[in-house]
Amino acid sequence: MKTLLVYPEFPDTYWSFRHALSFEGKRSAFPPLGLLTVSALLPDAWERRLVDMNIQPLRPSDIKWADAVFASAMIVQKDSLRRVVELCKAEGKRVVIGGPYATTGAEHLPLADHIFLGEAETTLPEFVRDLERGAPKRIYQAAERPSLSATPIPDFHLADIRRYSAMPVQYSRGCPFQCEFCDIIEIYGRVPRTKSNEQVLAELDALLRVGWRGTVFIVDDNFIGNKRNVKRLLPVLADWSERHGRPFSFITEASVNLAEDDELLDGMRRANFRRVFLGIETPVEASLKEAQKGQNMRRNLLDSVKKIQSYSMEVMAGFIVGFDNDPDDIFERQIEFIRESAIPLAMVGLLTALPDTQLWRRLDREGRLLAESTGNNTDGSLNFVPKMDAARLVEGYKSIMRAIYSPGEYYQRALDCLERVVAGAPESQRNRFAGDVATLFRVVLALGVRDRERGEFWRYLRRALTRHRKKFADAVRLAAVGYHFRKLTEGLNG
Ligand code: B12
Ligand code: SF4
Repeated sequence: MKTLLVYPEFPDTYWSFRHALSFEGKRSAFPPLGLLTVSALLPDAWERRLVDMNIQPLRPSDIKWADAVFASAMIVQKDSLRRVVELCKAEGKRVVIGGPYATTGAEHLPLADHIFLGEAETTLPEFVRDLERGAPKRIYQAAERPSLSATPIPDFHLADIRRYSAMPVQYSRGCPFQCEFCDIIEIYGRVPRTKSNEQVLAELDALLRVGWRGTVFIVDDNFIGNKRNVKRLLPVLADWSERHGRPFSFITEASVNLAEDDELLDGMRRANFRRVFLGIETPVEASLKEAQKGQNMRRNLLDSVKKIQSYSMEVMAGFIVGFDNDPDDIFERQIEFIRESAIPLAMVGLLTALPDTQLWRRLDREGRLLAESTGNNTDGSLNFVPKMDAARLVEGYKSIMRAIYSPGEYYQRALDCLERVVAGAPESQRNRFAGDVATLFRVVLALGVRDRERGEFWRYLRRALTRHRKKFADAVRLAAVGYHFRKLTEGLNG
């Protein structure tokens, strides 16, 4: 069986990091881990090819070559997925789809031959058996959520690793909390399941074997969802890192209660975690209550951020506007919070009702749902009727983006962040110094020569050099990411 694994195109969004990636000479942030995992679940004898449309085009010859096409997508990729399915069906190919969009939007994909709902560790082997006896089903849904001990080492060798800025590794699935807008708990459940320490190290060994050095993103929804297991993993990870000459620095996502656990924070610092993404959402207590985000309540969120930063980790965070309880001054309060928290990468979005979530069901009951979401909560579109006037909400959202990504405001946050995040080892040990020089050259050319805001850039760089010489590489990276966010914000307004 010749199997073509296809990852559809993302639109150009905040999360695409497109403007920043081009400085590094990269095409996309990460390879598609879902498909690399699916590949590893298929029989060894099957031939496979990966086409990630975010780094290369899907050529007619690829489709012609294949007996079957396996595609994975998030909602935000749905238009590209639909085109892929149509193209492949026009060539008479068997089309199999899975991943988050298939799981929550299967009814929109009538052309696909086989649809996988949820995780595929048990259902994919069942499909292969059904195919061999000539009776494959259209819909596969696992009876229960599989143990991650059944998850194989992803086929990293299929990805052209030179085109990506980081590699993904998954340690756990699921999250114990119950945020109303979240689809993670619907798709992956509220009981976090983890891989064993041995599985994680085997995946890191595999990344070393394919030649990866640099950033590894632990793509868990909440890395600290199962604190007991994670505390057992971290010393093992730190030890592995030391033995291998610290080839990787780690990024992950975690809930804010990380700040109250010094043992965890210390373990993460020792294991070389350099950045962590938090779901802060809002500084407004009533909106947190509405979102059922109890883990963020009754604590000083600014102090929590500061504490994590003091453990050598840059904090990135998600923020949301559009809750029913948002006060009139929500936009100013978000801007002020983001400024004071020294979080350069603040992902602010409009509240979005994703299918199958508690929020979706409530809004449906209240007759407030408008349409299926675009899957991109930063494009300024609303898929429900908000309590606040909709035009005011969207304009307020844009005003936050304009404020926080204006060069003066952004560079100040970046400097504050460099000040607060205690220096550790350099973020990633690159194997080609020339690569860094080329990156620096491209950043300086774009931000320091061509950009009309170049004065702000040189002021920032001078201050970064005088005050944070040892963190210069981080300073340049932050400038590059800020540029991406500013460019996207200009698009939002235009
Ligand atoms: C890493 C990640 C990213 C990376 C993408 C990297 C990449 N190339 O894949 C980045 C940071 C770029 C990203 C961005 C976004 N992401 Co994202 N992301 C994730 C995250 C944390 C991990 C994905 C992953 O690697 N999982 C590990 C693999 C092993 O799991 P899996 O993909 O589910 O695969 C399993 C099954 O689904 C199944 N399967 C998957 N594909 C297929 C295909 C076939 C044929 C079969 C049979 C089975 C199958 O088998 C696998 C093994 O069981 C998930 C959360 C999550 N837990 O998955 C969110 C998640 C996928 N992202 C999400 C969203 C919303 C986004 C954004 C739109 C955010 C935004 N607001 O703008 C952006 C969009 C990107 C863009 N440029 O516009 C949502 C998707 C919701 C949905 N229903 O579509 C998720 C679920 C998180 C969430 N709730 O917010 N994301
Ligand atoms: S903490 Fe994050 S992953 Fe967990 S339920 Fe809330 S939004 Fe979802």
